[in-house]
Amino acid sequence: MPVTRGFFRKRPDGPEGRLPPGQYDTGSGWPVLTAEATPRLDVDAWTMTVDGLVDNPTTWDWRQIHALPGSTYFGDIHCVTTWSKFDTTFTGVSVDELLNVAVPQDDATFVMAHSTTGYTTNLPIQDLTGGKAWIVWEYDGRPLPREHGGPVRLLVPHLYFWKSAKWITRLELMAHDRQGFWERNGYHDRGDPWREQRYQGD
Ligand SMILES: Nc1nc2c(c(=O)[nH]1)N[C@H]1C(S)=C(S)[C@@H](COP(=O)(O)O)O[C@H]1N2
Ligand SMILES: [Mo]
Repeated sequence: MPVTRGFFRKRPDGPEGRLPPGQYDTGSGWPVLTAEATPRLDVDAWTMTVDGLVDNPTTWDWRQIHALPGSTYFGDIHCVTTWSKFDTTFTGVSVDELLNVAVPQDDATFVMAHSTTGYTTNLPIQDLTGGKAWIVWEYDGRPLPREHGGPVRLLVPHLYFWKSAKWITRLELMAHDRQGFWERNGYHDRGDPWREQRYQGD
């Protein structure tokens, strides 16, 4: 029986086309990368706030955020430390739903994502809108594990994963870019894995 080159590949199209430059497939593993101590957060006390340059600053509690139209991401994630993970499934709510309620002002061009721990990361507002970013509380149909940001994290899968703030509690809309935790420590302001924007100056 003739064996074609693709026969022994893990997936029909091969992983190469979906691996950004300099990345490897971490397989079934999911490394934990956390700069601070992992907090223990009670969902009864948890809230999510969108404020700054918005017409309608809003805070959702656990019940209220679950009442918004839900949404699931299925696809890949990429960490700047060179691992990528294929075929992840996260469920939560699109950031668009939160912004529809909060109503960004015209000069709101950048966003600072804040974790309850003090971790921050900055993004252009366009990277959070148009169905590209989520606030998620489930991974693979189960509650998001605490070490991966549970109960709730930001998910911005088209950018390096440090933009996906764990234990998120606030999106602050701003008129100017301001650097977050890793960006002040040398990581790129945008972090597009396909352009290999790992460090400032890339
Ligand atoms: N609050 C918080 N969020 C964070 C981080 C962190 O240290 N603290 N690390 C970031 C980095 S560098 C990565 S790669 C991912 C890691 O997420 P994981 O631990 O679920 O793989 O979370 C991002 N979000
Ligand atoms: Mo990372």
